[in-house]
Amino acid sequence: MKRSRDESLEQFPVAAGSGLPERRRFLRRGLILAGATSAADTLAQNPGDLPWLHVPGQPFSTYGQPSPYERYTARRISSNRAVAGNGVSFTPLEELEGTVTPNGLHFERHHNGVPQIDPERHRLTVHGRVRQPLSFDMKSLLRYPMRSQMLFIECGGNSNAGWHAEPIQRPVGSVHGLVSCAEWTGVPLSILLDEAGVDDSASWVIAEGADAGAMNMSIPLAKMRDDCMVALYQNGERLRPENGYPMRLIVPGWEGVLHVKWLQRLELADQPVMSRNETSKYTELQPSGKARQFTFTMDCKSLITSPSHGQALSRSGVHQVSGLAWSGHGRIARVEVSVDGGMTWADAVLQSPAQPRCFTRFRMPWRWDGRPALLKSRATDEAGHVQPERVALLAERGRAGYFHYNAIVAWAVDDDGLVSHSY
Ligand SMILES: Nc1nc2c(c(=O)[nH]1)N[C@H]1C(S)=C(S)[C@@H](COP(=O)(O)O)O[C@H]1N2
Ligand SMILES: [Mo]
Repeated sequence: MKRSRDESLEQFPVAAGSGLPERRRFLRRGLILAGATSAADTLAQNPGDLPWLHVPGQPFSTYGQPSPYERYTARRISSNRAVAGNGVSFTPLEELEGTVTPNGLHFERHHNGVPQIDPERHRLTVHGRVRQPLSFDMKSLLRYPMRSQMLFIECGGNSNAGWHAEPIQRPVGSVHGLVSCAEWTGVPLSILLDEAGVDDSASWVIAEGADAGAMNMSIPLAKMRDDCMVALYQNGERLRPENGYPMRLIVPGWEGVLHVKWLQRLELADQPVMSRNETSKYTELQPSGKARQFTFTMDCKSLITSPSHGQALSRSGVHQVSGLAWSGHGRIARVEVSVDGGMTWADAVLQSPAQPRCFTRFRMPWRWDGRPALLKSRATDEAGHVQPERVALLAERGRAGYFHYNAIVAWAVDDDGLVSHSY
């Protein structure tokens, strides 16, 4: 049966005029025929002319690199002019699909640059309120049992442009890309703590990095015992220097700053050390005048990566909405999508398995009718946390907020198909 594309779009089962389909009809043929052109056009252009069909290809390489055509898929750096090693680089979330952040695109946050550590000379020392202070070199650590886990790391300052009075017009990765997700492999901390024999009087662990600033953070002992690890591998290979080589702390679901990189010291203590990054930074004043401190868990959050700011819908018809959701409290249980600014919502399909404290990809086909639309996504985690609307977050936290911005993100589509950030 011959059927034109437009006719097939007419078959699209639409929920309440929104252009979003009913869930069980996602994979119907009419929703899939969205982008292909007729093969007759391609054949008429004589694909046999393509140069790579006629010359031998490149030789082998010792370490593969992305295609030169993908050179613009890159981290975007925002560093302090006075201190080049202090700043961030953002993961280009809008350029990626699935849930794994490639190592070369994992976001970076350094307070004092990337130390070039010789693994032979690096030691991890566990001391303080322990029976037997211990020092581990790389070789000894590699002999311990390891565990692998897909986990996101998100900086507490991610998305902080959301507190601005006006929506910031930048690609999604340049605003929200201080979050990445990787498979981390390393030694569970409980094993190393047991080896040193933790004293009953200890309740905190002070973790210190081997960067020139010797960044240090205090973490409750219970969390360290529960699920933290000293990671040695990132997506199957040894850690990248910028992500903590040769070893870093992984604190699942908790604020990025606690994931101390270039880890060199763990001191068991009976109170937090009150370092710079847990007093003057990574704390914030609330409307009540009281400061929030030790705000460890990263909140339930989601955003649509495609379509998103700076992109354009080339024509009306079916588009695939795709995005990411994550929560420091556990698994993502549900993501809803709205194309009318939050008046009506429909459930997106979650890519399975949805792992705890890990990126979860959601997808949803949408038939755009060519008129202005306002796209939003709203995540709910297994503990029941629902991502708040921006007005609700502002009402709760005040306008002086800076950290832990997890409000719903809205993208406006105009009648030319141009996508921009909106509140
Ligand atoms: N030693 C050390 N650890 C550190 C930092 C640092 O500057 N020095 N930055 C922290 C912050 S604020 C964040 S958000 C994460 C970022 O990890 P990444 O650079 O691997 O993405 O590392 C944390 N660990
Ligand atoms: Mo951070």
